[in-house]
Amino acid sequence: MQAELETLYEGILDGDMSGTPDNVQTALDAGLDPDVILKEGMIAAMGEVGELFEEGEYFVPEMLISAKAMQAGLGILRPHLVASGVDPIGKALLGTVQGDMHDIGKNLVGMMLEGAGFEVIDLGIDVSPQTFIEAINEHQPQVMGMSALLTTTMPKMKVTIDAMRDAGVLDSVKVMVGGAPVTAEFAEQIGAHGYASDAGQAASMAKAFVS
Ligand code: B1M
Repeated sequence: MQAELETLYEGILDGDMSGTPDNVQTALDAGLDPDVILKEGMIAAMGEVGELFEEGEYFVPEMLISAKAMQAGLGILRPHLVASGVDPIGKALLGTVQGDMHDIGKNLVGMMLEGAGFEVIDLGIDVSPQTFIEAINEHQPQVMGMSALLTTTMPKMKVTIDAMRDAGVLDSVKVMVGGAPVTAEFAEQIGAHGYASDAGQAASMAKAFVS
C-alpha cells in the first residue's frame, strides 16, 4: 500500500480524529484518486475495525472514535466526490432504518447522490416508517434509500415498505436498499425496487430510476 494510504488507514484504525483530515489532504496532494483514498484508505480501515471488534480487541468506544475519525476525513474528501453547480435531476430521500445508528455508509450514499445531481433529503439515523412516510408526503421524492448495518434492523426495511404500501405512497417512489448485511435477494423478498452494494452503485441506480 502507498505510504500516504497506509498513514490514513492506520490513523482511522487508531481513531485519530485530528490527524485524519490532514492525512486525507496529504493523500490528495500526492495525486491519489479520491475513490482509491475512500475505498483503500478509509472503508478498508473501517472493515478492520469491525474485525477487531468481532475478535474482542476493540470495543464500542474504539469503534466510535474510528467512526469519528472517518467522518472527519470525509469532510475533506466530500468536495472531491460531489460535483457542484449541477441542476438537480430529482429528489432523493435517505435514512438509516429504525433502531440503527450507523450512518457512515448512508452519508456516502448521500454524497454520491449529490454528485449524481440529486437534491438529497437526509433523515438521519433511527428513522421510523412513519417518518419516512411523512417525508415522502412532504418532499415528493422520486427515489428513497434505506440503509441498515445490523441483521437485527434489516427487517425494519420490510416494515417500512409495508407501511408505505398501506399508506398508499409506495407507487410514488422507487425504493432502494443497502448496507453490509443487505443482499439483492433480501431486497427482492421485501419488495424493494433495487439493491446497491456500494454508494457509487446506489447513485447509478437512482439515476436510472429517474431517466
Ligand atoms: Co457497529 N456493528 N454496532 N458501530 N459497526 C457493525 C455493523 C458490525 C458488523 C461489527 C462487527 O461485529 N464486525 C456489527 C453488526 C453485526 C451484525 O448485525 N451482524 C456491529 C454491532 C454489533 C454494533 C452494536 C450492536 C455494538 C454494541 O453496542 N454491542 C452497536 C449497534 C448500535 C445501533 O445501531 N443500534 C454498534 C455501534 C456502532 C458505533 C455507533 C460504535 C459505530 C457507528 C458510528 C456511525 O456510523 N456514526 C459502529 C461502527 C463504526 C461499525 C463498523 C466497525 C463500521 C461501519 C462502517 O461505517 N463501515 C461495522 C463493521 C463493518 O461494517 N465491517 C460495525 C464503513 C462504511 C462506508 O461501510 O456502512 O457498510 P457501510 O456502507 C457501505 C455499503 O454497505 C453501502 O455503501 C457503503 C460503501 O460505499 N451502503 C449502501 C450502506 N448503506 C447503503 C444504502 C444504499 C446502498 C448502499 O441504498 C440506500
